[in-house]
Amino acid sequence: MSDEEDDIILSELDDDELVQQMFDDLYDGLKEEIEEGVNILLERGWQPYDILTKALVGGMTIVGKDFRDGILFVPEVLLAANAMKGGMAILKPLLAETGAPTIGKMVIGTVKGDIHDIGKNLVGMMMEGAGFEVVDLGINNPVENYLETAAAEKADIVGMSALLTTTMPYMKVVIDTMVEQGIRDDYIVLVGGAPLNEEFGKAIGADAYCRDAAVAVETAKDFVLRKHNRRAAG
Ligand code: B1M
Repeated sequence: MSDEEDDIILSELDDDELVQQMFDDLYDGLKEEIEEGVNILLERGWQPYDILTKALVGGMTIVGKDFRDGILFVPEVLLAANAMKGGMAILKPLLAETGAPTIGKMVIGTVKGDIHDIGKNLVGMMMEGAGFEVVDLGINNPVENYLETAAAEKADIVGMSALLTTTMPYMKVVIDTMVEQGIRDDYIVLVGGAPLNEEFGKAIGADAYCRDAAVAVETAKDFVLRKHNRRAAG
């Protein structure tokens, strides 16, 4: 870091400058600075969701592009991810603070072979904030983890995340196993992750593909409501 950067006092920047600086700090993997930036934006009255999407996810998008283009490598991206998690940890209780009654339960995990968890964590946080109970399976999950936990927890929703084109087909393995075991209709299956799209979601037999965490929440609410209505009618 240059001397000039050392001198930057985050609290003296205006909102736009601070967000730009947070993009740089995320890029440089500076966790403490990201945490400070998040706290400053909160003090300035920013909504937790806006900080998450505009400052943190926005910064990670830049990291993603340079990772793709071979400008950043795994160690740097890990540091950026760690900084992002520092910011997310501050926002998590605030996003979950809505006090909404529990409207359903979701088991969520990243599929086998895949260790990306930032998007999954974000979805979990937003779902909790919207009043869902969330059981987080973590990363690298084989089919048994999803099915055993969903059964034990009596979950309404099975959520799967994949960030690699090589791991996204594993979602179909999970859904096919559900079909084989005759339990497919017991759960709402939602899938997400950067390389997926709606067509893929349909092709593998998921109930829905969710573009982002906000869409995941809306979709989950919608499906859970329909499930309850079906039960009430039947
Ligand atoms: Co990885 N990586 N990575 N990586 N990594 C990507 C995914 C990649 C696109 C980068 C690139 O080339 N541009 C590329 C995949 C290419 C491909 O498959 N075609 C890639 C690669 C190649 C790899 C490795 C193979 C690199 C290597 O080792 N050579 C390796 C694989 C390891 C493995 O999993 N086996 C690897 C490793 C890593 C790190 C460990 C360094 C780190 C992960 C750290 C962590 O997660 N704890 C990492 C990161 C950080 C990324 C990028 C830069 C950022 C991902 C991220 O966190 N995005 C990523 C580039 C990119 O995606 N642009 C990249 C922010 C997050 C908020 O977005 O996860 O999309 P996202 O989640 C969104 C939505 O997708 C959706 O909602 C979220 C919030 O809005 N969503 C869901 C996600 N899951 C959902 C589940 C749902 C619903 C919605 O269920 C209901």
